[in-house]
Amino acid sequence: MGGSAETRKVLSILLAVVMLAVCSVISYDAADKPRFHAEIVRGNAGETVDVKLNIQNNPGITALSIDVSYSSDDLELISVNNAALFQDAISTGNVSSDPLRISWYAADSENKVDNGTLAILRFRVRDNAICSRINISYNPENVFDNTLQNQPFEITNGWVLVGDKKIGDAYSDNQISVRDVTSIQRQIVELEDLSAEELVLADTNGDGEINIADATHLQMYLAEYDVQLG
Ligand SMILES: [Ca+2]
Ligand SMILES: [Ca+2]
Repeated sequence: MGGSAETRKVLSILLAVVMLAVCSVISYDAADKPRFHAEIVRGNAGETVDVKLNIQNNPGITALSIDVSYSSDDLELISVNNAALFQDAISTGNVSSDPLRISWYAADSENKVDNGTLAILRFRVRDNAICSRINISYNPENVFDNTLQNQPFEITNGWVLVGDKKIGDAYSDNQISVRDVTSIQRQIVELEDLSAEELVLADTNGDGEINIADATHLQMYLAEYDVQLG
């Protein structure tokens, strides 16, 4: 439990200083890097939604394996459809496995440089679902070109947002503002007790944790840096 009010004040000031430092050194030139990109979609309880898993800035690969995980409390994965990006189809194994592994390799061992939709994940939104992140990950050993050189990809996780919820709306007033940054900061120093849904929405950089990086990320978004929430 959290110490005196003075300790908290000092902590808040320290956090502010750290954020300023982080803001001044982070540069966002990641836009043209190879990326596995899952979409952000909206749905309501009982509906089905399609989340596309895309490849961007493909440097040329002959094989990949991508793992997809999500909250089974919120979502039921119904199917994974091959989007025919490559000539050779993806394989997925059992759709109910968690994480779900999506694999592909080029039978002709040629590097493929295509960009677009690799797979379409169809989910049913469960009753009482709260907003849910679709987590993308991969073992670097499992993505390589035809010289067996590993090719690094950035990750953008997907989301299924329920109703009109917005990523970053940690202070639930249906708008994204500096008040949300404050809520995240207060949560970190235990001055606030966000609900389960608010905590999900507070993960503004989409890495599965709530920490100072999320407050910074949201501040950069509000300052119109080229960053995406989630
Ligand atoms: Ca808000
Ligand atoms: Ca985070």
